[in-house]
Amino acid sequence: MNPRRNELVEWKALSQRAAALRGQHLRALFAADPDRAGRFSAEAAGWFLDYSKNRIDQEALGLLLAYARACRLEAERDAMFSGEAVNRTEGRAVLHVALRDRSGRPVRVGGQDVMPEVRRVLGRMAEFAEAVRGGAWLGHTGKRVRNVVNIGIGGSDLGPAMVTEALRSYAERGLCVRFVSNVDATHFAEAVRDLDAEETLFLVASKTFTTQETLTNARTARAWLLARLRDERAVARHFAALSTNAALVAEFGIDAQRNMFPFWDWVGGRYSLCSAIGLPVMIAIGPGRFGELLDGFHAMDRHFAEAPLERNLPALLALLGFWYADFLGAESHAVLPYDQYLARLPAYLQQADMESNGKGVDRAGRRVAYPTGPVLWGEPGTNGQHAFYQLIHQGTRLVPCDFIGFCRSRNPLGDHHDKLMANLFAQTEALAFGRTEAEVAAAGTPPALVPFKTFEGNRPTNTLLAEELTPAALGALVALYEHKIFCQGILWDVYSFDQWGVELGKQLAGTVLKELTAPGDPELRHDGSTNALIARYRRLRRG
Ligand code: G6Q
Repeated sequence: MNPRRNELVEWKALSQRAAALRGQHLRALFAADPDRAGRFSAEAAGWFLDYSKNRIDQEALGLLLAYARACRLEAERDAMFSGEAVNRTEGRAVLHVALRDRSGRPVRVGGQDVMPEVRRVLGRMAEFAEAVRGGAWLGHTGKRVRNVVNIGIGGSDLGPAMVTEALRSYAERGLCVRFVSNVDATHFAEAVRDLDAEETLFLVASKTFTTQETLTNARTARAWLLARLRDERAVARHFAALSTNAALVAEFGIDAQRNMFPFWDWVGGRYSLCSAIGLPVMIAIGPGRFGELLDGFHAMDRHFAEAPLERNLPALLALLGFWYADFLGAESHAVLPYDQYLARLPAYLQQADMESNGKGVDRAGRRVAYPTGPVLWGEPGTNGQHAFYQLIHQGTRLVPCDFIGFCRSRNPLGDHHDKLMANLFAQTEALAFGRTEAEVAAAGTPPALVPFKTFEGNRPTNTLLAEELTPAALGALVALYEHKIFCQGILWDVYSFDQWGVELGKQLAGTVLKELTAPGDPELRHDGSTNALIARYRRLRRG
């Protein structure tokens, strides 16, 4: 059996280096190395990463890289790209990289080249998207589609919802694209309340086509449509499915031959954005722009596959996160995009990261004796500055942050963008260097207030900069985080591509649901708290 990660000599060396660096301030690290910003930066696929404001030095970075190699990070990466069943707990390959492979080379799963099928589905999606965008796809009563409502949850919602918002400036504005995920009827009701059924197309996005929330919303959508159009045949013109499960799609009443866009079991839910799950995005921005998004993903994929770890952006981000989580006590990680279009990025990354690496046993099934994936959170700048940044600056917890920004705005109005970016740069500077007591006192602060106005600094940040929020830049950014998460799974020796916790949630609610609606006085066999809550709900649910 492999040694546990924290038994490796490389781990122990990191532990010692962390102890030595704990008392070092970023001020001292910058003073000691004038070329620090040049030394600790790297670039790929349109993204520049400055990681110099991190609590590392050359020696720590060398030890982190040595640890990555001791974990066989490069070999594991190559195994994923070559279609090996690296998702071992589910016995599946992990090949979201094939979905955006633009090289023309075959990508094999079990000996079979999957690329012809990937291209065929992309081609069908493009035809469909063009037909909807151009008005050729007509609803049951002959009207063109003006509203697209995507019904899906988790991996079948967060990615397309995030990208549709992020690339809104490239979208066909005559089309309204909305997302319904929550089984709370409010989500559906509010999404359709001002829509004309004759002009509305529903996309039912579900890999398994068994998910309670999605099927409930899809059935409600069908009833809503039929109540207005009064003809079963309308379903064929107003519903399409994005799924791997043709049998259940057909059972729902959607023509699986013509109106279903398939994907495959080697695409994980939270990694499915570039598959048929991306259809709402393609309808919004068009197949050409969608292709540019895939180009950006592919460029970062190639960088991840080929660049040495020393210059490899996903590997570097992964190692830094690992360093803070396991050696410097950080429990969370903030993602702070300085772009309003990226408002949904933290929510998207929350799933990608926390569902992948929120694991407590290693690959040998042993309880891990070290922290794994952190709590990921964030909000767009500058809003966060007027809210939770206080804790990052002066609180007692260490919160490493990623600051993400662009050199040009999609909406260049007046001096907004310079002000936005000035805030980004100023925040990372203040977090790193703080304001010493002496500086605060020298500014004429009354002595009693000096402790309150002193900023310790030494708060680590990464800065990610790209020229402009283009589809390609966004694709590369998402791929960067996907691969960072992959690398961290290797560093922590956990399986990143299963989600048994999610599966549990899917089962548990089923039992309780029956009890909420059972006639009479059903016997409740939960704990005292759950029994009492269910009983209270049963008494009050009808008002
Ligand atoms: C993602 C998870 C989960 C999944 C949803 C929806 O990796 O497995 O978020 O995407 O539960 O599942 P379906 O697409 O099968 O409806």
